[in-house]
Amino acid sequence: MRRYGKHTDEDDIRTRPGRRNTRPRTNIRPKHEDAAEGLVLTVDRGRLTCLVEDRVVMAMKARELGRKAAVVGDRVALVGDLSGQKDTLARIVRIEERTSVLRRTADDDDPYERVVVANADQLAVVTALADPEPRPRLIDRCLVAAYDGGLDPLLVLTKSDLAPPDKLLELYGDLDIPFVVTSRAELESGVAVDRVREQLDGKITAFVGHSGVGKTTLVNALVPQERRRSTGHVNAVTGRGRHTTTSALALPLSGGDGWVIDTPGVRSFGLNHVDPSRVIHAFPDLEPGTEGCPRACSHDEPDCALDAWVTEGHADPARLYSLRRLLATRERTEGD
Ligand SMILES: Nc1nc2c(ncn2[C@@H]2O[C@H](COP(=O)(O)OP(=O)(O)OP(=O)(O)O)[C@@H](O)[C@H]2O)c(=O)[nH]1
Ligand SMILES: [Mg+2]
Ligand SMILES: [Zn+2]
Repeated sequence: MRRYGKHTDEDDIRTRPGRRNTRPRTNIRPKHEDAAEGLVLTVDRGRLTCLVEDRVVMAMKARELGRKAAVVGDRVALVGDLSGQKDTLARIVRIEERTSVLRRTADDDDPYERVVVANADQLAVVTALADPEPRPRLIDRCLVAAYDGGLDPLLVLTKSDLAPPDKLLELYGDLDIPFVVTSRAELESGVAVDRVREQLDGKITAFVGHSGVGKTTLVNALVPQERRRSTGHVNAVTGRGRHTTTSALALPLSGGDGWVIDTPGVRSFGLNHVDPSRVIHAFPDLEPGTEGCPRACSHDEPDCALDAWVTEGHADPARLYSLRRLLATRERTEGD
């Protein structure tokens, strides 16, 4: 379990008086070994909001970082004014090595990959059962990005008050992904919130999905009241949500130890950057079967050793089918 600072839910980190930096001023540039550790909570253009101990500190990237960009979830080293007081600005001098990276390209023709979130343990792929209609292809793509980036997936199926989850769950059964189903009434009574929280405790979880599926609604129910964000509504004609959330934001999980990261809705999840050999790590039952594969095997070609591996009874054919379905989602163009 990873913890950042000493923040607890009860502390309202925004209203706490900032502690003065007591270190004596010297002419020597601060050694970066003395830098404070911070967690990037949100990024707004060049300004990064970081949690340092129990203070919210505004910071910008130091010039020495060059083109390297810090993203939400990054652990960074900060120097300068760390008081967190109004109009102060600290400098980020280092971005620590990431334990996971959620990447996407806006679409598959886009050569530029962006890191959406760093260091998340888990990717909650949020899908509404209706309004907007579920899009399995988008789910598959999010799953591939999770496996590629080293995040454990969690399926969150919302709006079960509008449609049943059975068909979707059947589609993902062979992938053995944990899932939770929520409805409006269960959100309001808190039953669904507890169910989701159980899957999040002790972890950093990023929420992704199409606009309007209910990511922010769910995240709001999971974080301290005063940290809630505004939510959108779904357009009755197009079924599309208004793009209400415009930036990723990390918030502390209330009633547990963990972080939830709300992200803006996506219409597509470009997978230009994905390496099949990283995806296969998420299939430990199939991975040993790839030893006989040709170099740089796509695992979906005639010489792939996985067919024999499954025929010989080492793994369930349904798992190979699922893996290939996911890998194939990279080649397909993504309709809306
Ligand atoms: N019927 C029903 N509506 C829900 C449920 N959860 C959320 N909604 C509604 O769905 C709409 C969109 O919710 P948001 O939480 O803003 O969706 P989002 O995924 O954050 O959308 P973006 O920020 O645009 O990505 C709101 O009107 C919510 O009230 C649910 O379980 N059932
Ligand atoms: Mg939102
Ligand atoms: Zn292969």
